[in-house]
Amino acid sequence: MKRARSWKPSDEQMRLWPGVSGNTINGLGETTPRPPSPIYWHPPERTPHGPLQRWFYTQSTSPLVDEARKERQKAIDAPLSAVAATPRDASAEAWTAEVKRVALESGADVVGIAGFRPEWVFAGSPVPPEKWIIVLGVGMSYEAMRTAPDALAAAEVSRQYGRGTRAAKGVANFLREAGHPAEPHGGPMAGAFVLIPAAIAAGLGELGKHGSLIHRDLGASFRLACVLTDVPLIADAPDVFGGDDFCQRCSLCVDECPPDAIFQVKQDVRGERRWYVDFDKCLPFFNEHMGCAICVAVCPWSRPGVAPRLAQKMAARKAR
Ligand code: B12
Repeated sequence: MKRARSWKPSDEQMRLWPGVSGNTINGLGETTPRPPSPIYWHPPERTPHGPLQRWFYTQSTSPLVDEARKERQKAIDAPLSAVAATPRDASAEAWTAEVKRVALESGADVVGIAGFRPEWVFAGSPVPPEKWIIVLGVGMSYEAMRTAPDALAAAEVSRQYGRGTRAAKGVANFLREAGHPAEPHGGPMAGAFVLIPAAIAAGLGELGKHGSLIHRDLGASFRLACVLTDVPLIADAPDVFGGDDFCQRCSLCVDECPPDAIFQVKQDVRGERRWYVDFDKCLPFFNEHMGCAICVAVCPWSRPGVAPRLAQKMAARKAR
């Protein structure tokens, strides 16, 4: 049952709102495909909502969040290995197995591979020349995330950005030390491309009604990082396990979103009909609460141990 909503953003924040809707930038209602436009977590001087991004970092946090952000920064600043002069040769099967092993050993919970596609690149960013994207997923603690939008959840988000970055650098360094260039990306800045469609192509799950990916084991509460490379690899296939079907009948995230930002039905967005989250409603709440993740915290798939059972249930339903 949808709760009555009374949350209103502060005047202080809304004075910084630009004269353009984030939904227009994102292409809500557009039926022709086009690349995504940079909107948030890009250099703030380059986007209309940049002043709001700066404002986010002026909001008071807590020592827990400050500490987690410092740790995250250490991971971001850690130098990469040099690319060894003599490249080691191996088959695509061998590289794929090694890269996946190293990803898990470096801290990722799940890993998948896809051929990189230019349509994921933000308008205005150069298309990366690498052929492959290795996508890593790192789970977030359910106990911490269920406190969202409190500081404990914000700290967990930063901690897991750190883990994702370390895991991506672990994979990139492994490849570099074997003589193959590799570029890691772990956030929190957006980088050159959108990660969710790459993660879908790499078999890491389906897009949920709440706009985040749902993985068959990790559920919805996990972060993404990636590595780009040309080393020969074998792509995974998308994993369609019934997450989308489940969302058709569930509306917990819609009901629990304080700014009422989640749509009950799919929308046309840049030529694709899919779940979409209203940027103009989501962002102000997110900004005033050190980040928000209520939608992924309340998602039934996020409860520990539930995702594999739900995936099985959805498979059984499909088989009937
Ligand atoms: C900007 C950004 C935000 C912005 C605005 C997002 C927006 N929708 O406009 C704000 C600050 C609000 C935000 C909030 C959150 N974000 Co955010 N965000 C990003 C970021 C940096 C860029 C995405 C972007 O530019 N979106 C704008 C346009 C492209 O949005 P869109 O058209 O609606 O498309 C969205 C999805 O449909 C999908 N997508 C894009 N293209 C396509 C194409 C197809 C075919 C499909 C199926 C899907 C798809 O990706 C987009 C994600 O926003 C990404 C990292 C990255 N590089 O991708 C993380 C990212 C998407 N965010 C993430 C998360 C977890 C969150 C939060 C839960 C916050 C938190 N505390 O962790 C909330 C959830 C909000 C929500 N319900 O959507 C994760 C998602 C992980 C996952 N399991 O899916 C990412 C990947 C970060 C990461 N490294 O892990 N985010």
